[in-house]
Amino acid sequence: MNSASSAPATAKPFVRSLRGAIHERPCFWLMRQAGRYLPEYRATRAQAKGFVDLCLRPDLACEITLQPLRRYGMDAAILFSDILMVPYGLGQGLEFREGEGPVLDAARDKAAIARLEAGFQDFDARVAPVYETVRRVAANLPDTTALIGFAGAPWTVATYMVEGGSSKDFANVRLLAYRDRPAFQALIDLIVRATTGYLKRQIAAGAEALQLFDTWAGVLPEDEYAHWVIEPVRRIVATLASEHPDIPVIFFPKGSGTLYETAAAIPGISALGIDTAVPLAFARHLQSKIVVQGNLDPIVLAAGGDALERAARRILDTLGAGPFVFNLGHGVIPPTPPENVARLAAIVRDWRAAR
Ligand code: 1CP
Repeated sequence: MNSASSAPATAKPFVRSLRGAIHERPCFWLMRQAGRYLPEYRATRAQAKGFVDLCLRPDLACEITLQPLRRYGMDAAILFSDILMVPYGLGQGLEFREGEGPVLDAARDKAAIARLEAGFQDFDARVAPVYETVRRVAANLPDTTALIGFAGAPWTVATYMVEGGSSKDFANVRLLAYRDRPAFQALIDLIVRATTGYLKRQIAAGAEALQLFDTWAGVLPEDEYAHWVIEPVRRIVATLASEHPDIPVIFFPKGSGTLYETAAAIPGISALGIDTAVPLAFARHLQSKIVVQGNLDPIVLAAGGDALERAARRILDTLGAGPFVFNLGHGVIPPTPPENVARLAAIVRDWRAAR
């Protein structure tokens, strides 16, 4: 790979590409690259008592992190964990029910938020196994593969904490934000504090890049977006950038539409993850400001065939010659045939910019 980069020449290709280096072909990884579409994931998961236990077992979580790399040789591994480990670390009751998703003890008032604030003192002890997983993965990665640590962005994490799980309309969390702004601000501030420390500990354990997942960024009006999506992320990234300027941060505010422009302007963000609905012409415009990561439709990956070839090549031909990391626009879905992922990896690996 050739490159021109502001990152040290010794950094791995993926880390350099997040700094703006342009390689012969783009680096790639896939959100949810480890997961239920892989038979080896299902086998390893069966050894744990449940999904939370799986995230707290460094032996199993390390093995799962490495599984997709063995098959497909992505340029980066992503720590196997979940964004809900932050609420768990704050002492909020968390359970993953089969076919239902996450269930948390909903925190909807001042008293519940105060209990979570008190839980902060035990945060690192509760999530310590996650840091151990990072150390193990870092020690077992191929030389040229980078390790991505991650957390949920405060707004998205708060939606689960207030709703008590997944939501369709986000009514409870938005009601709280409008009705009792100081209480919701206290919750966001707590998540900012916990998440900043959590990511710093992941860096200390060996994470070489970070991603902040803001899956539900797209549900807020413009001024609320500025306050609850942009501002908390700006604070986290400001601290990380001042203490770890060498660690690039990818921000994925899914569903942001034209507000991706605002997200791209957060100081210290290295790359912007874009979802499947972002038009490629707009993505190209964003590329003039920041490294762009995305945005293949996970459903076309599940479909495979000519549709997959066409969609992947269109993204590569439009964005591949600029500052870019190839990824999906959201996570791999469980019914995805593993051979489709192999096909996609080959398409990206064999692609070259037209001269
Ligand atoms: O049944 C199972 O085996 C659990 C399925 C599963 C998996 C594989 C969940 C439950 N989480 C994960 C892992 C996971 N989650 C990773 C691992 C690394 C990788 O990408 O390979 C990551 C980065 C996440 C992040 C995550 N968890 C997000 C943000 C990204 C996204 O997908 O939007 C969110 C919103 C969650 C919450 C979550 N975790 C799991 C479920 C079912 C949910 C709820 C999703 C929803 O509300 O729709």
